[in-house]
Amino acid sequence: MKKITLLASILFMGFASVQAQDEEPLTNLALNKTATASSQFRDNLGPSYAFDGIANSTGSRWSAADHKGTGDGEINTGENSWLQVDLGEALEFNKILITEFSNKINKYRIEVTDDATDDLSWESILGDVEQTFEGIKGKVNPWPEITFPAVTKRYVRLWIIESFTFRGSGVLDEPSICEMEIYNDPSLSTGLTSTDADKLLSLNVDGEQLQIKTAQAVNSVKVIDLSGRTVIEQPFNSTISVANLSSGVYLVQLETSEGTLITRKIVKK
Ligand SMILES: [Ca+2]
Repeated sequence: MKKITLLASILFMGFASVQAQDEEPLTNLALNKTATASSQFRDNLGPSYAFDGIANSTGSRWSAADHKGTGDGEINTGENSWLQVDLGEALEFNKILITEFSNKINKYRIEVTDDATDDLSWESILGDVEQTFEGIKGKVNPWPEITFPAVTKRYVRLWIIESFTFRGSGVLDEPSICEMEIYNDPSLSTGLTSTDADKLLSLNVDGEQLQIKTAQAVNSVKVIDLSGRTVIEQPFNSTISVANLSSGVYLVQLETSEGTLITRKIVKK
């Protein structure tokens, strides 16, 4: 009996070491780094608990704000709260894993900067993201993996744009993040093709405005009509006026900082 156990142990160890050789564990760049937040519910639910390496415990989490409100009838839903981590230096990363208590957040964005004191310097990595999965109330819920072309920045923050006021039985919970892990995953960053870049782009004509969302650094924007004439040419801006264009189909061409051209079709109504 002992022999079998020993053999099993050796086999298991052998298997484990092969696994370790094949897959280097990724380093969580945010682990135990300096955390701050817009607010916190209680002393034992401060921002550092979202970066302590304990992802699956309801007891180790940051809670955005006191959901019971200020006592004057105001209820704080935790919307427009933020959770920030200082990586210590500018580090490259392309993946964020988040676990949330009770899954209240239904719209968020991830922002990065090298100067946390300059409000205008924060850049959104993926624009405003709708949270579509349904989590379980009172449990730790892992979000779908958040991946994007690698960025190199020092500060990262999760901005909570919208959260549910009531869920399930009508009990109100404040938004609460159990853990936010930040990784540079080499399996994601190899060879970003123009097709991949194209997928990351969202172009939306909203009335007289062309809204551009992209995870890539873009230098310039061209709008070309179907006869091949350039009708707009300017440095990149996430909002571009198309008020002067007549109704019809146009091509929008973005030149990335790497020189890649991304072309998409839009319709001006
Ligand atoms: Ca935690």
